[in-house]
Amino acid sequence: PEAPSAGPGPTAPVLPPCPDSPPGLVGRLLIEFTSPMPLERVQRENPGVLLGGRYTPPDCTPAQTVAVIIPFRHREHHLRYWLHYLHPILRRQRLRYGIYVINQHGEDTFNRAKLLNVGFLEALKEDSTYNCFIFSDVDLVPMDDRNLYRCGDQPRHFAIAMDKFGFRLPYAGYFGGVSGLNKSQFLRINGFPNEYWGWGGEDDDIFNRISLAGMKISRPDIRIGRYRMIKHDRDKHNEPNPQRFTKIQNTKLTMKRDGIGSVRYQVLEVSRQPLFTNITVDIGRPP
Ligand code: UDH
Ligand code: NGS
Repeated sequence: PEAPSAGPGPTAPVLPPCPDSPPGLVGRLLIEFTSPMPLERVQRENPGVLLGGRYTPPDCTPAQTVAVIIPFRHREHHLRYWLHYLHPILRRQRLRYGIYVINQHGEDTFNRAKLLNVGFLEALKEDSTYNCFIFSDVDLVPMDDRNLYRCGDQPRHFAIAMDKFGFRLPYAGYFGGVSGLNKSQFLRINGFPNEYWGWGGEDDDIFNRISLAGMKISRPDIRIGRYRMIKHDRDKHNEPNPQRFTKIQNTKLTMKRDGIGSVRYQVLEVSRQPLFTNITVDIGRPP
């Protein structure tokens, strides 16, 4: 047999483009969070995933390279379920992807959107070919693998039919949970806000940014964009932010100065695990 060739060269096999509709998707999935999920089992069941949580389809060339970015602190047991369900789904979707867990260091107030900005920049530092960024909460698992984790010509909202909302959008402008933007869409809105400390409103600010930039949200069919959320109590140090209602009124002014162009942070550790890259970061604390 021919030796596999890594780079392009005279003997490198030319793989066909990956299909728009990947064959081998299964559709509706059974998702449950009852039996414990040891990380060793998830690793054993995903041998094709490379160090740092990278994957490239063996049989076709994908059009995009997708960075999946997860805001994180103290949710190890949720992450194990997420990895267990998502790796096989993303593989069946024939994506070239990497998984980035952006872990907020310390116990100061949580800041989801700032962690997502960090994820965008740090993923690009690892691999400058990332051109699609999917931002996913750690507790949300899609119930249908036809919900393709790709970017399109408009920003995409994936988590549109969550179990906790009765499998409907809670309101028309909801953009929370799981969303995706390509690089130019993300830069056109100056990334995400850095100034939402604590729970709530940052996803509405992102929705406002997209609208103000003249873009429209794209969504899957409501029968396909279904999600299960892992039930949990409110986290410590992520209390509802009382400033969120006034802040989302001011996106038009704040988006120019607050965003990917102004994010300040310090990376404390980058650790390549078998199924994900863990980036621990000091993002400071609310003023
Ligand atoms: N996150 C963490 N750690 C935290 C806080 C948030 O990892 O301490 C991440 C995680 O990816 C999570 C996401 O940020 O999925 C969004 O935060 P969230 O799950 O707190 O938001 P959600 O709206 O829950 O899902 C709010 C509290 C609901 C309490 C319900 C009690 N029945
Ligand atoms: C809105 C929040 C969003 C949040 C959504 C769903 O009210 O950030 O509820 O929340 N906006 C503001 O507070 C301004 S949930 O039911 O998931 O807890 O995503």
